[in-house]
Amino acid sequence: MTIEDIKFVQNFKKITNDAWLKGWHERNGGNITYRLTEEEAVAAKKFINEGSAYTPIGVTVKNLANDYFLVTGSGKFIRNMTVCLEENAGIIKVDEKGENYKIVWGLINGARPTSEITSHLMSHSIKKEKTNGAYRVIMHSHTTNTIALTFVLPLDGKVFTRQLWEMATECPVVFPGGIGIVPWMVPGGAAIAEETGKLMNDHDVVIWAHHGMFCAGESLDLTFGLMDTVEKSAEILVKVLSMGGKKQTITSQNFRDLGKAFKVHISEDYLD
Ligand code: 2HA
Ligand code: ZN
Repeated sequence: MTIEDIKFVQNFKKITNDAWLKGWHERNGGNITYRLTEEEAVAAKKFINEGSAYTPIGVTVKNLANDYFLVTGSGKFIRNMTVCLEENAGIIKVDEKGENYKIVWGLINGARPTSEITSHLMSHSIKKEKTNGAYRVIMHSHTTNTIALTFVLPLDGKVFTRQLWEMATECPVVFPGGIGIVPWMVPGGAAIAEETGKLMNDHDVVIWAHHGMFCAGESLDLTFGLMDTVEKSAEILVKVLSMGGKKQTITSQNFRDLGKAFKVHISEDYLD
């Protein structure tokens, strides 16, 4: 038995490969992190080496103390996760104060966790608190059509939410919480992590202008599915705009009717 026989590791490899095949992860673009359950941490224990040194996270994430995360590596290619996981990803553990992490498996040959580890852990912390621990995944992808729209639409979460909801009937059911937008910022540090975190309080989808998307969810499947749904909707919008724009669409009343039928709360904030 190896660590790769454990189900969460297999799921992680499948999702990274699916995301690569989608065209969302050129070169070393994008990163994915998964918070292990207690049972998964126990199952992985015999492969784990707790002896390594701690590194500061850059923000304090107290409610993640002693949690383990499977994370992609900095500068590593998502397309290579299925080729050799221990070279390209690893498991980290957060310390008792929620201020530092250490590598306890993988990331061999001096590799480090994703350059976006601060944004990931900040978002995990907020989602763990908000969902009573249900959310375990943060995924960052360079989704082509969503990025393209950040050059054309106003950088306003209400506009993005409404426009993308209109492009596919199931969108408001899949992301009723809408979308938050971070204006262009330098990636890879505490400042963009703080801005992303603020928006994660109310949204499962945060778009980084001219860069990509952050999605949060319960499982790897649901988070991938959310990313895929938003990006597909963005692709339809790019096509519609390229064909001269909407001639008819889903109305505010249609959305209210949809919310009632599917028993989801569609916020009036996004409707006329
Ligand atoms: O290259 O996606 O945001 C990794 C990234 C940084
Ligand atoms: Zn990126």
